Amino acid sequence: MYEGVEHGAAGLIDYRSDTVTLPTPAMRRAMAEAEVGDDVYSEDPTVNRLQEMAAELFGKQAALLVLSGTMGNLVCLLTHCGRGEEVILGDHTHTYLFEQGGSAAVGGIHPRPIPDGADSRWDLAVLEEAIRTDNEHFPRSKLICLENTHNQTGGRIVPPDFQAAIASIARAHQLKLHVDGARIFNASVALRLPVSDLAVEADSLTFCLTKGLACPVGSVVVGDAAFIAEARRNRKILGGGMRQAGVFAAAGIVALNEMVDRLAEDHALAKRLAEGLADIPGIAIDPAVVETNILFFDLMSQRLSPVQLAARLRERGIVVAASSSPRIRLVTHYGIDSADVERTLLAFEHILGDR
Ligand code: TLP
Repeated sequence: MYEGVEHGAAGLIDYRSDTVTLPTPAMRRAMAEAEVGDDVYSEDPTVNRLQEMAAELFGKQAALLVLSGTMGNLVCLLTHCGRGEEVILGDHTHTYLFEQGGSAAVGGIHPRPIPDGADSRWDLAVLEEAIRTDNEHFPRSKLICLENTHNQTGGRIVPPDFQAAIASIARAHQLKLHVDGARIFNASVALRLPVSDLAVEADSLTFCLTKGLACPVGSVVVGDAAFIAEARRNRKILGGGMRQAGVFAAAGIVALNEMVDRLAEDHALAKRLAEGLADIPGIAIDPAVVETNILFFDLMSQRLSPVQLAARLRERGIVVAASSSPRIRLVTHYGIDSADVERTLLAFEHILGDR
């Protein structure tokens, strides 16, 4: 169905992440032909077009192209919070766990983690309690950050009603709300709701072009015009002022036009994978909680460690990331089709059933 689907350089079935997706032939053509200019002068017509498209799609006034999801989140945190101010965020979020504590390291912003539930939701009473009162012992609470879909809970969706409940708490305390929407299109496709419905409560949102949308580079921040103007300054101080960035923004335009609806295929394959894995001895997984393109299973085998399992899969051309933890993540994406998933399930059966 998709012209020239590539399975990675070595023909591997790679479940480590949807970040391993390769640009499509249409993206490569668009990149080669992109009209470009100096984006620090706001003169790159392709970047400008991508930003306008993103702002419109998300129902916001403006948008800003950044180099990565990490940069987008950091730019937003720096824009919302000053030094010594506090951001409240889930204790299993990417921003808290996997961005080197950048907002603290670079911006002097204090993180206040609260427990992420297994379904990615918070206890709203705990959130309310985490908001600081005006007291000279405390940092000032400024921002709440949500992640949608939520990576570490297995691509779980933060539904609009829950987001609205958080936003109303934020507003009651004059806090801002940022959404790390690295995979917001996965949530949108799974819920059959436009991304604007998932962004309506957010003062800022970052989404990634490089995950399921298969672009080589780029994330986009959306927000109101004043916020984006400040965010643009913060992007520059981080070294993210770009010149002829239209060469990769062009891929982003193709992604928004052509790569969103197909995410449903990734979700169906993740579900199929989870259902198949649930039947294999030595694997614990609940397929019912697989909502998008990420799943986690627990390896319960007494005779095979996660690293050994990964090595045995690799011999069969299947790549998974494993550590000493029995919890292993699999991510489906544009580079994996249903034949790959069936082959993967057979490989698991052979390895764990020792056939
Ligand atoms: N996540 C990557 C790894 O860093 C773990 C992955 O393979 O899932 N927010 C979320 C929710 C993310 O999952 C990621 C990347 C980011 C932000 C950061 O995006 P990049 O990698 O573009 O900086």
